Amino acid sequence: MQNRCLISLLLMAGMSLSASAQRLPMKLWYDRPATFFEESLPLGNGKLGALVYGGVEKEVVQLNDITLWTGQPVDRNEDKEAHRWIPKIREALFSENYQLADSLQLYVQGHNSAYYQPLTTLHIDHLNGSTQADHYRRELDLDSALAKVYYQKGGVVYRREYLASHPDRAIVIRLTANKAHALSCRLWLSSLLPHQSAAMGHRIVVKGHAMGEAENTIQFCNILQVKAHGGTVTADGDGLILKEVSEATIYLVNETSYHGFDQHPVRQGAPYVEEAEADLRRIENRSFDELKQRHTADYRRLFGRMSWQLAGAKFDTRRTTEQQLKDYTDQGGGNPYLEMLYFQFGRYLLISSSRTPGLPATLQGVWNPHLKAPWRSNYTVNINLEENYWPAEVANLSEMAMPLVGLVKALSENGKYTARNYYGIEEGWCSSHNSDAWAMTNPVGEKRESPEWANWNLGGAWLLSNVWEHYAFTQDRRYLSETAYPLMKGACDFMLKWLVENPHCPGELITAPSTSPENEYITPQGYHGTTLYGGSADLAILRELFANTITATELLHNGSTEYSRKLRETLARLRPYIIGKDGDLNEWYDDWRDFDPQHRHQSHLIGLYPGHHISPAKTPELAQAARKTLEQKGDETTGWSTGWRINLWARLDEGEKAYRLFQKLLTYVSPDHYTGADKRHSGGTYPNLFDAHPPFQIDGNFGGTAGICEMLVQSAEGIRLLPALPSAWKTGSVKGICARGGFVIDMDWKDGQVTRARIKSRVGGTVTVAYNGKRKSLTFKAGQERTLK
Ligand code: FUC
Repeated sequence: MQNRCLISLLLMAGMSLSASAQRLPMKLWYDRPATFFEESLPLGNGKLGALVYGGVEKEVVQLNDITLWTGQPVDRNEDKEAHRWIPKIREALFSENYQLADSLQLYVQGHNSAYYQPLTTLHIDHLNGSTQADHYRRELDLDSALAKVYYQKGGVVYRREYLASHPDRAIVIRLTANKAHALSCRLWLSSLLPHQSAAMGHRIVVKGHAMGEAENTIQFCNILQVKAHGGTVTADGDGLILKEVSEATIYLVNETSYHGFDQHPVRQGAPYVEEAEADLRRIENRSFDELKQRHTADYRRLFGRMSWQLAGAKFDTRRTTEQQLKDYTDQGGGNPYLEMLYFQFGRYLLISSSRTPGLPATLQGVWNPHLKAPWRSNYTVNINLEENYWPAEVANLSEMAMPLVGLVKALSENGKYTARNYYGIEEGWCSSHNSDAWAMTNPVGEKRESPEWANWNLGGAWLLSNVWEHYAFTQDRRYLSETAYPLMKGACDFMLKWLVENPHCPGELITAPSTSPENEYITPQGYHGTTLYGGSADLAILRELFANTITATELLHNGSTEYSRKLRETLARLRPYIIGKDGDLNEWYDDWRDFDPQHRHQSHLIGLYPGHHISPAKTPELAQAARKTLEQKGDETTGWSTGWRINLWARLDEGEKAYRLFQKLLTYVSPDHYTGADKRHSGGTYPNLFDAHPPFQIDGNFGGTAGICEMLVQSAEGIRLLPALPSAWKTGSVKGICARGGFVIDMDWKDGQVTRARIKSRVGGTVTVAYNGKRKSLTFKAGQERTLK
């Protein structure tokens, strides 16, 4: 204990670790407590989330549980007759009456999503006076997924450690001091939700429920238990008073009655009180050190699979992470360590927020403090949910994609009813712009919102590109045949019926009605609207879906089938891309003007990234048109959009442009409620490295992490090493980056040239590797490793 404090004090004194150290510690650190949400430190076990503020007198830890949402299972009979409007909308569109089409779309809108809810807030109110604290430090160690707070007060060194354990389903906090009996505090839990809280013995139990009628909404049971050494613990109303204790361990568990997307949360609810008590029983006799050991072993198994090092990186012990981010913004970069930290933070966030079957990371991961969060903290499917999972495969966290695959499975169930009720299609399934814990699939908007986001039935089809990538990277044939393929086929079945013949070009297939997420056009007649026919984004998603499903069915059947031939024929009949008069890729059927030419969405570029049917090598003209589109849009945009553009530029082999966008993503953004004169507000990164849309959305973090991988290795057309390396990263190394075909790559490079690459094949096979201007074809046995120099 004494030694540990000494080390941390030495670090605080400014001792610097050199870049030549084997691996630099990956830590976010601060010299003061968080005042704002965007300064707090996130912990998560894939179900429970915690945000550590680290106050000296008053500590606040905001808690979440990813199973706590408003609402209940969807009504599969909602809007049964809505599909009757589709022929009328088509008629309006094909007589070029876009205004009428826009207005009729409102009849094809159902309910909006549920809200992801905050759980409780733990308060630790210290009772030992308010003398000034010195040597304050708050940190999040990404290598072990531990948050820590230290400070000195009245000659005593206080230390707190916080963890969110996946194997033990709990959040655990240890409070210590280097002097016996120095800790006195009151612990209590508050909640924005309807709840009751009572303390007894060494426990606080909070029972409550999500917003809505108590008998129809998710219930929760949150239990805190404390174990103290020395001193006394007494219950005090809804809190516990710890008096003159030497050390305390706080165990926090939570369970809810959520029992799956199709089960009523009360009538068919899970036995959440018993489950919470069982969670606690399993851990109450384990010490903090034992829980910490179990937690770090589990976490490191995932986090430790991949590392990325850049020459010149230094672990800066003088400037806090916030200061480093500000300097990076003001000085135009120059901190490779911060870039590495940002990369690993994305991997950390995915491990921490995506380990609950069927409930992937929301717009805010698992970290939402609001009763009514921005965009309900739901699953937004016209980019955001897909982007959350872009790093999963390539950054060696494949298992983290499974909660998403579970949600897509649930969508495919509800989506059959959406297909029938809203679109009059009896085959297959579809889903729309938003979803939630109930796997809602209907078009949203409640008959009053703009079709530009509400009327869109391509959500499921786009998510299937993530579902497919899990196979592409792992080559897990059982997953392909039992899980992915049935989902893909169901989506294709729907789309084969949804496509219509283009009245202007017989034989050609388009979607109608169509929208292009969330952009608006201006027709030559001056109508400013959103509904059209033959939007390019719809067709881009379908090109990916059909191509992947053709590959899947032919793989599973060892050759072409009647179904694959049908998909091939349909794919060939899709209206081709059109390059506009300005050389950009048309987003609209016609070469219309955009209402907002710099619009954040670029859905018509899906074929370039995350899709694979546009590339400089395969389709140079389309790639050039995509480049033109990106140039027209410029570089000022929201966090998630910046994350996407890094990947798009990387796929165009433009390392410097991709890096420029990555630097944009690392623009310092002030907390939303900060009011100082030096407030900074834009897309970028908050002091705690959360992505700023603004407000906080986690998709930009994930898009950024994926984008770095895309600059280092690409694998859609064989393996390409360093395809978009910026000069700022001219020397470095990466370990454990994944490539399609089941490959894992370690490589070092110097002055932009690969000096050594070790490629391991999980399943065997032949692949072409392009590096240093050469191409080599390599054949592997399963498990074989080969080294390139
Ligand atoms: C999409 C985006 C918005 C925001 C929201 C959650 O609708 O257009 O920018 O990210 O999702």
